[in-house]
Amino acid sequence: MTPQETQQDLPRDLRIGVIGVGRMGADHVERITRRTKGARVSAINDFRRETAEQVAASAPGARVVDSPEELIAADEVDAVLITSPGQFHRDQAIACIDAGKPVLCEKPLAMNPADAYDVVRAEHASGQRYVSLGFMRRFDAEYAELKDALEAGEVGTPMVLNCKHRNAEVPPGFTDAHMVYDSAVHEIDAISFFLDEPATSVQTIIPRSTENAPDGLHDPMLLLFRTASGVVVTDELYVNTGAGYEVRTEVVGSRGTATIGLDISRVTTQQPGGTWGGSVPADFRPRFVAAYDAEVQAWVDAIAAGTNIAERSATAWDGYLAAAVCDAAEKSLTSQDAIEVQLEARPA
Ligand code: ISE
Repeated sequence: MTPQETQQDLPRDLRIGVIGVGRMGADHVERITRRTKGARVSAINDFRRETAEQVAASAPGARVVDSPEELIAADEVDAVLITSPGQFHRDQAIACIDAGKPVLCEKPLAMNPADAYDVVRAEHASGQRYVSLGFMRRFDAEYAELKDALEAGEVGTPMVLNCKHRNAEVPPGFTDAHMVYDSAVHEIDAISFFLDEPATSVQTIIPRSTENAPDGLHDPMLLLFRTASGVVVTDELYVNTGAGYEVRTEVVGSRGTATIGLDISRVTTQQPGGTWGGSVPADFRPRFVAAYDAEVQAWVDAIAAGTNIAERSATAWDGYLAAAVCDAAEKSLTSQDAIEVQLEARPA
C-alpha cells in the first residue's frame, strides 16, 4: 500500500462550520477543538468579525467567513452548528437542509411555531433527516437515568412532574418571551422526553417579582402544564436569583418518586451554627458540560454512521412541539389563563 492510499483510507475528520460564536458558540468551538473525536472546526461566522477572529485563533485551521450563507455553502464545511440568536435559526436551518448538510441547531428551533413548522416541512420535503436540535439535557447522565427508570416502570405511572429552573442572572435585554423560549423551553422538551407526550395546555402564574429583575421582567414565573394522559407538570422559573444555577426534576409516580438535580454531593451539613449549605454551579455550562460534550460527540458519530441524527437527540419535530407549547405559554402571560396548545399535523 502506498502512503497515498493509506492517507485516502483514513477516516477524515468531520469539518464543522459554526455560526455565532458568542458565549455558547465559543464554548462549542473549544469543545470540538479539544474534546470531540473525529471532528474539527473549519469555518466560523459571527456578525462581530473581531469576535469570530478571536475564536478562530483558538481553532487550528478554522477560517472566518463573511456570512452564514457563505459558511453553509463552503466546500470545506461538511456539517453546521448553529449558535446564533434564536430569530435566525429558521432561515439558517433551512439553508442547511437546502445545501444537504447535517445541522445541529441550538434551541430554540425558532421564536414562533410557524417558523419552526417551516423547518419541519423543509426537512420533510428534502426526503432526508438533517436537523438535530440542541436540547442537551437529553444527554445528561441524571436525565438519562431518570428516563431509564421511568421506562423500566420503577415509579409506576407518572402523575406529577415538579421542575425548578434557576439562574444566577441572565443577559441584559432578557424578556418574558426569553424566559419562555430560552429557559422554560428546556422543561417543555423534558416533558416530551420523560413522558413521551407533549404538554397540551399551559397556564402561566405570576407572583410578585424580585428586585433583582430588570424593569418589566416577570421573575419568578410559574408554569403549569397538562398532558393528554392527565399528567400535571409544574415549572418554577427564577432567572435572577443572584446565587447560582439549579435545575431539578421530581417525578411523582403511582409507586414512588424520583428526583434529579439535588447535587447532594455538594451539600455540607456541618457548618458552624448548624446551617445547611453547599454550593451550586455558577451557570449552565459547568452544570451541563458533560451533556454538551456527549451531545456533540453523538452528533458527529451519527453523521459518520450515515444517520445524521443521534438516537437520543431532539429533532426538528421536537423543536416544533416545544415552539407550539412556548407560544401557548406566551399567550397565557397576559391573561394567566390556561391556554390549549395548537398543533399542525406531523408530515407523514
Ligand atoms: C440559556 O439560554 C440556556 O439554554 C440554559 O440552559 C438555561 O438554563 C438558561 O435559562 C437559558 O437562558
